[in-house]
Amino acid sequence: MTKRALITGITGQDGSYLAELLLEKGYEVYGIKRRASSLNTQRIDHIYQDPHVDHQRLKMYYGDLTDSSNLTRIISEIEPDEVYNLGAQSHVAVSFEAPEYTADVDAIGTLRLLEAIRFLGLERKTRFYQASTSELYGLVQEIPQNENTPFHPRSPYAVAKLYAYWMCVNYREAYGMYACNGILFNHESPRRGETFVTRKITRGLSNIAMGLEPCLYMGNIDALRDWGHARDYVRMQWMMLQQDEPEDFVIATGVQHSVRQFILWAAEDLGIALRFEGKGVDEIGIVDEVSGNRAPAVSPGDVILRIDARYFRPAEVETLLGDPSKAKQKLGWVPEITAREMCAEMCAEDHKTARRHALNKEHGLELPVSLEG
Ligand code: NDP
Ligand code: GDR
Repeated sequence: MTKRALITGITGQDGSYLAELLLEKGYEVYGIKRRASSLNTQRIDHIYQDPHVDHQRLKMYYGDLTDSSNLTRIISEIEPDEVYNLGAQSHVAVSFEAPEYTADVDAIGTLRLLEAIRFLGLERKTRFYQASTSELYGLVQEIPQNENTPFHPRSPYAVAKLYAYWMCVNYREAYGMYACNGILFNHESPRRGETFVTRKITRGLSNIAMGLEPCLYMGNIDALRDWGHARDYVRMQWMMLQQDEPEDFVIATGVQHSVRQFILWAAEDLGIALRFEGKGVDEIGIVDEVSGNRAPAVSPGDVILRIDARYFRPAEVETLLGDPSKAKQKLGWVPEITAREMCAEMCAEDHKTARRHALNKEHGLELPVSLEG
C-alpha cells in the first residue's frame, strides 16, 4: 500500500526537503499551502506535478493552521498515515511583534491538527510529527541540552511551541496516539528564509561583494548556536515516525559556533578577509584584504558590517548546544554535513544569485535587493 503523508508548512525550508525525501521513498505527499497575493511555492516548484496528469503523487491543498474546519476537511479526505506539522510563524524576533498570531498558529494550530485526527477517529492510524525546537531550552539549565533538560522559553514563539510540545505528549498519553516531538536545533540551507541569521549573512555579504548593497546590519553576533543542515534533519523527522513506539528526540550536531564565526566563514568564502573593530553597537567589520574574483565591489578599508540595536531581541537565547546521543544510539542517525560545509554551499548559491542581479543591473534590468532581516 502506498503511504500517504500530509505536510503543513510544505512551502517552507524543511517542508520542501521533506517532500522531496518522501516522494523518493514512494509516498503520496499532500501539502497545505497558504493563499498569498503572489506565488509562494518557489521552494517546491521543482517537484510540482501537474494535476491534469495521471498518478500525481504531490497534491496541494489551500489551508491555514488557524482554520479548524479546513484542516478537518483536508485530513478527512486524505486519511493520512503520517502528518508532519512543520507549519509555523517560525521567526523568533517576529514573535515579539506578533505574539497573539504566533500563539494561534504555533500553539493552537497544533492542537487543531491533533484534535482533527482524534475527531475523525484516526488516532490509531495517523502518526504525528511535531516540529519542536531547541528554543524551548531558552535560558539554558545545562550544557549540552538533551531530552531531559528542563525548558525555559524566552520568546512568544518558544512559549507557543512549548504548548504544542506538551499537547503532542498529552495526545500520546491520553489517546495512545503515535505522536513525536523532534526537538530540532537550528538547521539551515540555501533554502533558508532570508531573514534568519545564516542566510542574512550569506546573502548580504554576497550582495555586498557584487556591489548591490553597501553594508550588512546585524544584532547580537556573539550568540552561540548548534547549526546543522536541513537535509540531514528532515531525514530524522521521517525516521522518528518509523519506530515501533513513539518517542521524542533531540536533533543536533553537538558542535557550537558563534554568529561572529559564521560571518568570518562567509567572508572567507567570498574572498574577503574581515576584521572586527570597536565594541557593542559601535562594532564594525572592516575589509582587510580581497582575494580572487568573487568580491569585485569591495576594497581594503571598506566598512561592510555594522551593529544595529534594532536586531537585538527583548529576551535573547545566548547559547544552544544539543546532545544528539539518543538519536545516534536508537536510530543510528548522524549528521553528514558540517556547519562549515553548509556555509560554503549557502555562499556559493547566494553569490550566484548576486552575480546574476549585478549583471542585470549592468544591463539596465535592475531588480530590487533587500537586506532587511
Ligand atoms: P519556514 O519558516 O521556512 O517555513 C514555515 C512554513 O509554515 C511555511 O511553509 C509557511 O508558509 C508555513 N506557515 C506559516 N504560517 C502558517 C499558517 N498560519 N498556516 C499554515 N502554514 C503556515 O520554517 P522551517 O522550514 O525552517 O521550519 C519548519 C518547522 O520547524 C517550523 O515549525 C519551525 O518553527 C520549526 N523549527 C525550525 C528550526 C530551524 O532551525 N529551521 C529548528 C526547530 C524547529 P509560507 O511559505 O506561506 O510562509
Ligand atoms: P533563532 O534563529 O532565533 O535561533 O531561531 P535566527 O537565525 O533568527 O537567530 C540566531 C541568532 O542570531 C542572532 N542574530 C540575528 N538573528 C537574525 N535573525 N538577524 C540578525 O540580524 C541577527 N543578528 C544576530 C539572534 O539574536 C539569535 O541569537 C531559529 C528559527 O528557525 C526557529 O524557528 C527555530 O525554532 C530555532 O532556530 C531553533
